[in-house]
Amino acid sequence: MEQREVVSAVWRADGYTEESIRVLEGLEAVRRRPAMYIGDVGERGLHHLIYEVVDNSIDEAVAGFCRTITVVLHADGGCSVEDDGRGIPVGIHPEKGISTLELVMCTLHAGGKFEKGAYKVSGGLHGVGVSCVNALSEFLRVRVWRDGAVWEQEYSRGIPQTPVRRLGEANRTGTLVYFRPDPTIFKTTAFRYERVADRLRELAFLNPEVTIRLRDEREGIEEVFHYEGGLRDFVRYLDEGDTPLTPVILLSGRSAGESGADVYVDIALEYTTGYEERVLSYVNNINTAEGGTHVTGFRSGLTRTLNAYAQANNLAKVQLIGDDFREGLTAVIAVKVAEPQFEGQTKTKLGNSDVEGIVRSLVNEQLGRYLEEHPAVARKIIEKALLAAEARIAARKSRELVRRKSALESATLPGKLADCASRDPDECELFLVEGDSAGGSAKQARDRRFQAVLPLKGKILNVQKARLVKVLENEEINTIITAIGGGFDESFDASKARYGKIILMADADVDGSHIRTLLLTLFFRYMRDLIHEGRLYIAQPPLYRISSGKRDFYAYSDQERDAIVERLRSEGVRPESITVTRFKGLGEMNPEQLWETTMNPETRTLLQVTLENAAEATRIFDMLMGDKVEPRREFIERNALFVKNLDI
Ligand code: 0RA
Repeated sequence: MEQREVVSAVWRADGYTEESIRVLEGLEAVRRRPAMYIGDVGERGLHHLIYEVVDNSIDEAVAGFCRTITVVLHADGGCSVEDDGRGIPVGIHPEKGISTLELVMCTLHAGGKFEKGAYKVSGGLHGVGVSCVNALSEFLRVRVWRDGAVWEQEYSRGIPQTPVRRLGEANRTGTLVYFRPDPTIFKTTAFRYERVADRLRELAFLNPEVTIRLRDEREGIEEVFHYEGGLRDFVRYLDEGDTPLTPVILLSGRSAGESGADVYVDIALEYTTGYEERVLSYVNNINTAEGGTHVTGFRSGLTRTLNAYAQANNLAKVQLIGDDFREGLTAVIAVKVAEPQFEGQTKTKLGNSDVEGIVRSLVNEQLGRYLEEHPAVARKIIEKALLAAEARIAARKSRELVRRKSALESATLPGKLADCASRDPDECELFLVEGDSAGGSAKQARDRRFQAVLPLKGKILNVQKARLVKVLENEEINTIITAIGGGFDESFDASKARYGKIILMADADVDGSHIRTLLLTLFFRYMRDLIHEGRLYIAQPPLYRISSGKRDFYAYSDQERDAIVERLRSEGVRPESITVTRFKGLGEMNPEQLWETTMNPETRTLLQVTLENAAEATRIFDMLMGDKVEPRREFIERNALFVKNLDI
């Protein structure tokens, strides 16, 4: 029998029902205060729409019903997510009397009523439900293959525009959601390929059973993410630019948690010859940037187990502390918790206290056994920790030196710094400028009431490849630390920094990009809170000046240059009276031009440095700055990932 009845809450011939009004009110709340549901209405929130739909498909995969997920960024600005899971149920819901599909798509938090797996995400921004995506889309079409047929329903801003229709027979199952974000809600509706790719890659590492395909029909590119090796592959990926010291060690198990439900723990760790600690952690597929009990349990388990091994085997020549065991450590910790409690400023810190002990005992037991069975690997780890301890002791001495020196010099700011008049950090800006000549122009151009300029000369030390001792000895870095005034490394305190904005200003060429990257590395490793607080920026000098008679225009890209020339022509300006100049460097601009295009808060564009994806950030710094040269080239071609556009 062909089903043609109308089974919608809103779509009814007899008008609105109580139920339909309740539904509309729910989605209206999402539209009225979208940030409450998806975090913000900028790029982050926009991309969250995709992740929200994909998370549902991942849940199907985790439950064992879905193997392939395909995400398409369409040329018309829409996005679709298709999976081969069970499909959203389409039958009439016994209590509500309408199609379950419509309930799932149009009811806020319907997830709770259709609980699928015990390890769903709660809290944070995830798990708000596909109905939020629906509410925030100018158009959404869902197609379901289930019960031997294919079904479809369309919505606009969360309101059904059609009934749930049966389109025909089908012998597969799955769900396809196509949506176009509502431009009246979002500041931008342009999806960014790299951003989507980063999250999907991460999900593929965390869920080795699934294959995720990403296609960008705007650009004609496609990637497939599938990692049979799961976390082992993830750790290798993070370490791509480094030389491994040990094999990847896998620790895995489950244990009853406080709620009675099992806590699943999966850890992969590896030591490299580098110095950085890279520990990424996840709870139910969500990155826990602020760590939490799972990370604490891992750290204490690691320290305890390695210390016990060193003692038992008479290897501990000096007292080893936790930090010593984390130098050159790359690890991914992934746990599944039935009722995760997310805490912290960004709700990315796991609070469940039972998880700490569970992870710690698992590490004690399994890493302990691994070390007994692999004494050569164990010895390498202990020897590395001993070297780290020596460096730590040396660094403490030189840090004290720096501290004493900067205490002496705190009244005496670096001579090269042209400071601003204001002492209110909230309004002060510090420009770090490549080269003395550009520095000179910037000093003339600036508004000295609130803008300070520090010219930097020569290459900045690559802090990714240097131990802390050497970093602290570096003259240029010392100047930067003193000028900013918030300290350094562990003792860095962003609230003491003398400037609200730190702005990196370098040429738009290869050298400039190298210097920018070196500076980014410095901030990422030793003053990261400035990035977390959104206080690090990259200046955007223009690439071209277009003059026509008495008017000057500036273009920041080739497209923009062409558009300006085109506009002038269409206004009737003759081609011979238009001149286009390419700026080769900051030094080529006179102070007025530099002010107008790059420094004046009224007219400039700044890129804000953000850390959207911790996995990518840590890996990319290593690729750019680590031992191996090859992967670097490729990245530089694909350009910066940390910056988002921000007009200020
Ligand atoms: C509710 C219940 C079930 C599955 C789903 C929703 C579901 C939602 C989405 C969203 C994208 N893909 C999806 N796949 C499934 C359980 C179905 C059952 O018990 O058969």
